[in-house]
Amino acid sequence: MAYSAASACLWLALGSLAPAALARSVGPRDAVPAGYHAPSYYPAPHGGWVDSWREAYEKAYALVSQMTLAEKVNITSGTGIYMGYVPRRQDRTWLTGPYRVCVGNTGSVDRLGFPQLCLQDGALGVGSADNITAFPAGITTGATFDKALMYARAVAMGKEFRGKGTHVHLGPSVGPLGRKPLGGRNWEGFGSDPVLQAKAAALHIQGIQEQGVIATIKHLIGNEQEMFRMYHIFQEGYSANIDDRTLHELYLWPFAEAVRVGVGAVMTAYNAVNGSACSQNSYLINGILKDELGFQGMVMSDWLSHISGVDSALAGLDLNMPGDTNIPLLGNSLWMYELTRSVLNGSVPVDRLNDMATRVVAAWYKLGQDKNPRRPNFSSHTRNRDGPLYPGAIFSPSAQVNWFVNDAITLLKNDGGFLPLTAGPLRGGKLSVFGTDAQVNKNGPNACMFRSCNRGTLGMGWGSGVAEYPYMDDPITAIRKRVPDVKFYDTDSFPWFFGQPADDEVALVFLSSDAGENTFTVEGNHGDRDASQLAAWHGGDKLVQEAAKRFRNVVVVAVLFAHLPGQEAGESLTNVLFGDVSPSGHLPYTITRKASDLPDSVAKLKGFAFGQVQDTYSEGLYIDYRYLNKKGIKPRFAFGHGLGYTTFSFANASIRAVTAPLSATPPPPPPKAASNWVVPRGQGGFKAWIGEASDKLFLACDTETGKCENGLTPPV
Ligand SMILES: *[C@@H]1O[C@H](CO)[C@@H](O)[C@H](O)[C@H]1NC(C)=O
Ligand SMILES: *[C@@H]1O[C@H](CO)[C@@H](O)[C@H](O)[C@H]1NC(C)=O
Ligand SMILES: *[C@@H]1O[C@H](CO)[C@@H](O)[C@H](O)[C@H]1NC(C)=O
Ligand SMILES: *[C@@H]1O[C@H](CO)[C@@H](O)[C@H](O)[C@H]1NC(C)=O
Ligand SMILES: *[C@@H]1O[C@H](CO)[C@@H](O)[C@H](O)[C@H]1NC(C)=O
Ligand SMILES: CC(=O)N[C@H]1CO[C@H](CO)[C@@H](O)[C@@H]1O
Repeated sequence: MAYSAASACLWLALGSLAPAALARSVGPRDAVPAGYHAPSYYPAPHGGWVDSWREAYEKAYALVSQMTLAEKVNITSGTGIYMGYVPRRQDRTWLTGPYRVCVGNTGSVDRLGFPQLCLQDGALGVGSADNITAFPAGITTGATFDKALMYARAVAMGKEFRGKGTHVHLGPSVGPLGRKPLGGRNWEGFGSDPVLQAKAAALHIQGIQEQGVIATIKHLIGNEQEMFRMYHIFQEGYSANIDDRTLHELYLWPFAEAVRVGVGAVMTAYNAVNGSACSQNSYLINGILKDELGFQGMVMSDWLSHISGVDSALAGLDLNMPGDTNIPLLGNSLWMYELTRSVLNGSVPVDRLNDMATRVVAAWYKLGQDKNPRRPNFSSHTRNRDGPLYPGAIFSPSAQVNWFVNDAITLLKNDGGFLPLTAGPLRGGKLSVFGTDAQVNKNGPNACMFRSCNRGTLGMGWGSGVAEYPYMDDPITAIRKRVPDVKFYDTDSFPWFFGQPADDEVALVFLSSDAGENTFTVEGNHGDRDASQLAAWHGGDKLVQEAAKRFRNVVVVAVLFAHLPGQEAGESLTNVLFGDVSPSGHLPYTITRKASDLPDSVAKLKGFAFGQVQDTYSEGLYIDYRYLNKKGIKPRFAFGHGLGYTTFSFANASIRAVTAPLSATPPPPPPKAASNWVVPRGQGGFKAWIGEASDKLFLACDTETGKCENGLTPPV
């Protein structure tokens, strides 16, 4: 998801170009490098053939079969950006504004009790809302390598999404997977290894969905850099050119795991794959996602990435978000009334529309949302701060989060057992702290919209994946609680007046490096780190060197890697610094000695090109540690590296196989539908008939007449 109020006026200005708006987007495709090809895959497979979804489909079918054409169309589109739920007057705040509660809102079918769905960012907590918890970022969670913590974080987050009355959580993010170290949104996901990413995503989905909130795995697929990702008037979004094996073994793996645990929604990426935009790539959605992986839920477009009406419907897209064309705010949509027309003029089979609507409704039933009706109430807490009305919204935030953060801090280097401080060097010595990253932004932790600045302690990256901090516990406050006479130098350049420290004096130097979504440019970085590259920001590298020149004892927090700790940045760090807790994080990616230790296709961002930018995955499977292993290059810190305060050794280890390896090829997938099946539909007299996979029919039939929706008669 990507938009901001700030860019709304720009869109309005672009509005005058509306007739030309889609020109580049829907023109003939640009050529992609030889060997890459986006095959066609039609028709779109129906949902409803997986046992665990069958009950939800039966109910969904019964409801959708009562809907008129206009009603079915209404629930497959958002109501438009900044539109949708109109909050009750007393619920309005500057955040929600008069027209906006959730970042996405669908149409409803009030007549049959199907509500508007509220779809909400972000990846580390309920976005754009107050009284929520700013959890540690995905990358911090990945660094725990701890399944119980991954799940517990998701349960707590899911309760907050539920407590705010949302239906759909726009997370987890597993694409980007982290192919490019300079990539802007790697921090939202769990790490650069497909199995780590997949396992963490699956646990996240389970934790969220057990709270009755639909999870959305995103972004399908190849969204490995931020710059040039979007289709607009002048240029297509870049094309990620990926061969089939690389797609399956790396980038698709987390999506497969998500489908296996029953994820309710998938969001497509802004970019193209093999030249075909992800929001209308039939091989990707119909072929790989729905047919091969057997996904039963709904496929939605990322915000404003919808660039065709008929084509995207046929290619398998089910929900257009936030409802506009890629030029928003003009009331135009490629679906809604246009989808009604497309069905009436025969361009989109009614059968496809039925499946689109059924998938949306089935996900809603699957998560029990019919029995748990809700309405977003993001600002209710302003009035009821001490009341028991929102127990889910404030879920023991500090206790729960402290717990997470402590266990994700990764100790990369600890020469001579320098840490923890109490056991070692600080006994009696003085402590000096350097770096603006040690203290919360003086204008408040939420001062910059969608955290689009890097001032003070860095608890999250920037963009749609963020949440508002209810407060931020910063490191300097937490350190002062332990060491009252600490000297803090709130500067990123070493103070010229600083004299010669005593031998037992300890320096803590705080530095950071930020990245985010392409919607904002921060200190010259367009989401990706195109300006800063891999260096620390604000001269952090120099600050460390200056301090190291003078101090015998320098602890650099980059060596104690806090990642993006969320709101509980301070205590969690001091607990580790002072030895109350042993650090137990592990790197969820590799740190190389230099950028050029990785191949250019991975180490470099794709810059501007006339026409469509081509991002070709020529390195194949060899990203991160896989490349280093293949080439025999030593990393600075390896994937999985992380020290603790304990020492141990083992000797004479041996390995023995406990289960025989599987046969070379995995077993075939279960059949889609063993035979046609008929669902008797109570008193209403409807029955659903689902054809064999090859027929792909899913029709409403009348029990009494035996006739089906579009004049077909089912076989008996
Ligand atoms: C992209 O092209 C490659 C090479 O032809 C092919 O193996 C792969 O399946 C294609 N992927 C998609 C999503 O079109
Ligand atoms: C479409 O959804 C909107 C928003 O919920 C609702 O006001 C309208 O009545 C719906 N239209 C139909 C035909 O149900
Ligand atoms: C049907 O209607 C859609 C939406 O207005 C339009 O894009 C499409 O070209 C039409 N198809 C035909 C065959 O007229
Ligand atoms: C807010 O929504 C939640 C979830 O639907 C509900 O339990 C709670 O009562 C609502 N609170 C208010 C004040 O509306
Ligand atoms: C490891 O094996 C060697 C040789 O068998 C033996 O001498 C030694 O004690 C073993 N070490 C441990 C820790 O068991
Ligand atoms: C309990 C709590 O943190 N309440 C806060 C909810 O948000 C409002 C601002 O929107 C604060 O004033 C409350 O303190």
